[in-house]
Amino acid sequence: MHMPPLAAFDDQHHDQFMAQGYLRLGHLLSPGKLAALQQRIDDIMLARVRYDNMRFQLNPKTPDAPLSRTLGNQEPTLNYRRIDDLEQDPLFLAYMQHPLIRQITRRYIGENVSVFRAMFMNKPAESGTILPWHQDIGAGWRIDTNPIITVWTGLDAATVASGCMQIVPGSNNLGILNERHYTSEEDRAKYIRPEDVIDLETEAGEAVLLHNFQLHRSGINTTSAPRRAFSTTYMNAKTRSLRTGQTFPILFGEGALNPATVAGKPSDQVQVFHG
Ligand SMILES: O=C(O)CCC(=O)C(=O)O
Repeated sequence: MHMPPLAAFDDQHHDQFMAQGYLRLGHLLSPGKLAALQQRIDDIMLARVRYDNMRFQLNPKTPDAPLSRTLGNQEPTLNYRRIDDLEQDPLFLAYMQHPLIRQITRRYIGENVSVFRAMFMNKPAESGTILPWHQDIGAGWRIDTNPIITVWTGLDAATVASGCMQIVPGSNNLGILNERHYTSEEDRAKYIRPEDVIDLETEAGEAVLLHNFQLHRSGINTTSAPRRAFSTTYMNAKTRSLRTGQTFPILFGEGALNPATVAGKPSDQVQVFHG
């Protein structure tokens, strides 16, 4: 069912988000803007649009083959699993600065907001990888705070067959379970009862607000069409890397990137991969 974008984020939305750990934001992308982002990410994968300081990860040839990253596009193919550093692209940056997201981040973070990761997640047709149960938190990510705001946006329909996300509503209230990113077998047995898991099916262009402590996973894509998505984590602009001491690209407030002037990403910001 087509859900128009929320006009504003109110107290009821807040209560629902805190209780459930997720909130459907509706179609934040109009059909025109969705088509533009779909085209742009394909152009980036096919190296028609190039960024030197952008990190790429190919979809592995077999499900358990090791994953590795390259800096810059080394191979024009739609078979990428993940691409990071998309805040340097004007179209993706403009979307990340959507007014509703500005309102939500003002409520939970404040005036000055940076981005931990601006990440494309792809499950190519009849392929993709299993993402095990995890929370998206700071210790495993090697940053000095635990962000709570992620906006996940479908660039294609995500269904059970195409590997949509699965979540355990309310699991954000368990607090931090997995300091090292993936949830232990013991915690999985304790907290992830099959009857509590929901399939977060979404339409193309639809966005979901996710609490970073929410337990989530996704499977492989069994359909003949790709399942592309874009996920961004927002945090206080003061947040620093525990590895380098650096702060992260600013999206709102003082020193924020501007789609009209953004020009690549400095190479010193892509030396360490945080998560
Ligand atoms: O797109 C997916 O399947 C999962 C993405 C994810 O884990 C995230 O956005 O944190």
